[in-house]
Amino acid sequence: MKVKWLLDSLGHDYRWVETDVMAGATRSPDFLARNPAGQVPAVVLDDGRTLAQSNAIIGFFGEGTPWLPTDPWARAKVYEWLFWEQYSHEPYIAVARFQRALLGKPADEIEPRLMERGRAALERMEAALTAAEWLVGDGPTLADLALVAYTRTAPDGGFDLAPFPAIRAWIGRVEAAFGIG
Ligand SMILES: N[C@@H](CCC(=O)N[C@@H](CS)C(=O)NCC(=O)O)C(=O)O
Repeated sequence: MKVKWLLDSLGHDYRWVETDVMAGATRSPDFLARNPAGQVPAVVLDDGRTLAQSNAIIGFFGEGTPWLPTDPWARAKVYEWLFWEQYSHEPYIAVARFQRALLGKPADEIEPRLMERGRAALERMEAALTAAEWLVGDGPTLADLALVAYTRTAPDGGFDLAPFPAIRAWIGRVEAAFGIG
């Protein structure tokens, strides 16, 4: 969805190919020929080149926009959040959501570590967003776009956002900035 929101906000023309992960569509020979990692999202450019990994894709399309700063320090801070999202946020918050909402696992079958680490990620974000309105600098960046994706759906994985008022207010700001419905 990060990719879709960015392309929509930038007014890019694209064709969305629905890919049924649960039915194994990302493991078909055709898909693997495009992305040997066997994962969505993956984009195929007009010239046939393929790019995978959500944060690489938004980095590519975000180039030249205000959402990817040119200042080396600000840009590095954006990447700091993007890498953190992949290693310390998504593996807990998105995985708990996948298990609860898509596999239908009951709460007591979710590994406690997922919930502990997911809450720790939310606590880190709450502290950052209590100190500042945006994750990097004084306006929205790809860091906010990348982090809002699974943060806004964290309740689907059993994470209560009530104790995180700064995150809740930030979600509204990011949705407004990127036109996320
Ligand atoms: N780090 C990757 C994660 C991509 C990923 O895990 N995609 C999952 C769906 S959310 C997938 O395609 N799984 C299919 C599979 O592994 O066969 C990203 O941010 O793009």
